[in-house]
Amino acid sequence: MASLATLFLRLFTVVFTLFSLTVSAEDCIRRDYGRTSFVCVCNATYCDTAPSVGALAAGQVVQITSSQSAARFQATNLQFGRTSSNKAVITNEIFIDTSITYQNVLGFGGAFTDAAGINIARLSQAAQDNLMNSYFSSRGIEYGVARVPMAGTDFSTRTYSYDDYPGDVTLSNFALTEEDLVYKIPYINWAISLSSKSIKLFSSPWSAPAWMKSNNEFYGQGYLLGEYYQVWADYFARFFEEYAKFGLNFWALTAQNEPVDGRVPGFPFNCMGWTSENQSIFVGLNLGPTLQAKGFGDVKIMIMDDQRNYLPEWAETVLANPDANPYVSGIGVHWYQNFIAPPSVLTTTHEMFPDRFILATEACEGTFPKETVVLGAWDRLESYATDIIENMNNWAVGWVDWNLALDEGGGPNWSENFVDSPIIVNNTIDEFYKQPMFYAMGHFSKYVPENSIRVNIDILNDTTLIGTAFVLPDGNRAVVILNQSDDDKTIILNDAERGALEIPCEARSMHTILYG
Ligand SMILES: *[C@@H]1O[C@H](CO)[C@@H](O)[C@H](O)[C@H]1NC(C)=O
Ligand SMILES: *[C@@H]1O[C@H](CO)[C@@H](O)[C@H](O)[C@H]1NC(C)=O
Ligand SMILES: *[C@@H]1O[C@H](CO)[C@@H](O)[C@H](O)[C@H]1NC(C)=O
Ligand SMILES: *[C@@H]1O[C@H](CO)[C@@H](O)[C@H](O)[C@H]1NC(C)=O
Ligand SMILES: *[C@@H]1O[C@H](CO)[C@@H](O)[C@H](O)[C@H]1NC(C)=O
Ligand SMILES: CC(=O)N[C@H]1CO[C@H](CO)[C@@H](O)[C@@H]1O
Repeated sequence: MASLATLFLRLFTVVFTLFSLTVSAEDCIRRDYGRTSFVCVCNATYCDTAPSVGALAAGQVVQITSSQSAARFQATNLQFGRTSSNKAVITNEIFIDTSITYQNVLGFGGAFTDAAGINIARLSQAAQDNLMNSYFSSRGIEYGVARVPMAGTDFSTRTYSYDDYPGDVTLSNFALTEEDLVYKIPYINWAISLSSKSIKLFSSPWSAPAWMKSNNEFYGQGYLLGEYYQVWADYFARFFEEYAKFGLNFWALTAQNEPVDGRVPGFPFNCMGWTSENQSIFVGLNLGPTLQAKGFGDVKIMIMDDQRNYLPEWAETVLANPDANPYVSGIGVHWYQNFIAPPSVLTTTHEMFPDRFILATEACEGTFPKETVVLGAWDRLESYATDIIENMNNWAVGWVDWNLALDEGGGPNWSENFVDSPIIVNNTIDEFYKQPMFYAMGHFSKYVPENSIRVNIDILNDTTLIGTAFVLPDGNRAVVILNQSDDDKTIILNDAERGALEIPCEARSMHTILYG
């Protein structure tokens, strides 16, 4: 016979469980294109959602799973203390130590490119609503960071800047374009209205107006001419002024997207070349002071915004310049040349400059010579998840994807540099497809919010199992793991304060394990 107190406790537990663990989510409508996994199909009337998880009581666990074979954000309740009696089935052990803390999380997100806006705009209003909610609201993966190109990129339908009037050094003809007014600003404002977060916007230029450059082109090998350093700094301030008229204030900028591209002869799309030395001069003598003087001194300046193999040299050179040093808040990294330098270069850079943050500012799949769009590619979830885990475990504060949405060909893109995206739009039948990569992003962006603190994780005995761990602002802990093995596993998660937890982990799967 249970005592009244026990009954009461049970009732409380049931009620608590019902209301606190998860809200129900709409299932993925799968479509298999014959690749390694499937996509989730959304349209004007239907879209799968992501379960939200509130603060959990000590020892309560929610496992969110996506797998190659079947699951997308599938929520399961687990309990500490129920470990398998059969030790033989245990393949891995994970140790979480929340007393060892590292960086604060800034967030995860994607980019409002011209191509993204053009694709989203091709959908019906109701399908657009589902797409925007998928990325930004609590029904979706709640992106907290967004990159906004300053004028044209390769993912534009033409080359342009905000002042294509040769010699206009006063920027009297500076003006936003249709791309901003129709394809970017309305969607950024829509995202903000859907979000419960304060979305952190940062902007990056690909090229100055051609007339300010040594080669008088938007692409190819070319540099900002010495006489236009100050005009180019003024141009940044004008951009922030114009966006502010639409209520959009920026958290940060990068001084140049991929500054090394423009040093490559014949480089095929929008770029402008810089050495680290020249970037330090521009930031120290022009950009930093100009933003201060024009009321944008709170916009954080990130340097580099290029491949991590240029670290730590790039940061050393810029930060050694005493003019530039006080204006630099962070360092942006891209993933396209990761094979040249291990993720530990981020830790090396962090240790040299512990008061500057590192943000992964761009990545995408399907770059040349790979196949561009692959509908249902599980290996692309794995490459995203692996890179995010490696970046977070080496002091990055967040990870920002490239185009929010592309078409079936991976464009539009004036220079035919087509790539893949977590959301592919099929405007001919008003559908969009959520790729496995979308779920890789969501396993972090929804469940590891800003101001989560990374804590120590040790994973024993397996190179196919990788992960990273956090304590969240609400007190929950979040452990994100990726199983790249082809065998099912049973993992024991050990937390010094909570005990042992048995986690089922099927072959080729990704999990966010949240516990109180
Ligand atoms: C939208 O998707 C839902 C769920 O798959 C389906 O029932 C509905 O028929 C679709 N609508 C259209 C117009 O295709
Ligand atoms: C480690 O792996 C070996 C074989 O690969 C296995 O026998 C052992 O049980 C594993 N130990 C743990 C703690 O996972
Ligand atoms: C760097 O600045 C020097 C001096 O103005 C200039 O000659 C050179 O072309 C610049 N290089 C780059 C890559 O910006
Ligand atoms: C997009 O829709 C068109 C028209 O129904 C169809 O022919 C095409 O196969 C669809 N694309 C994909 C990737 O499903
Ligand atoms: C990882 O996946 C492999 C095969 O896909 C599976 O055998 C193994 O049990 C999984 N490991 C875990 C910890 O789930
Ligand atoms: C496949 C694709 O999107 N191609 C586009 C690339 O960009 C050019 C210029 O905008 C378009 O004309 C193509 O349709």
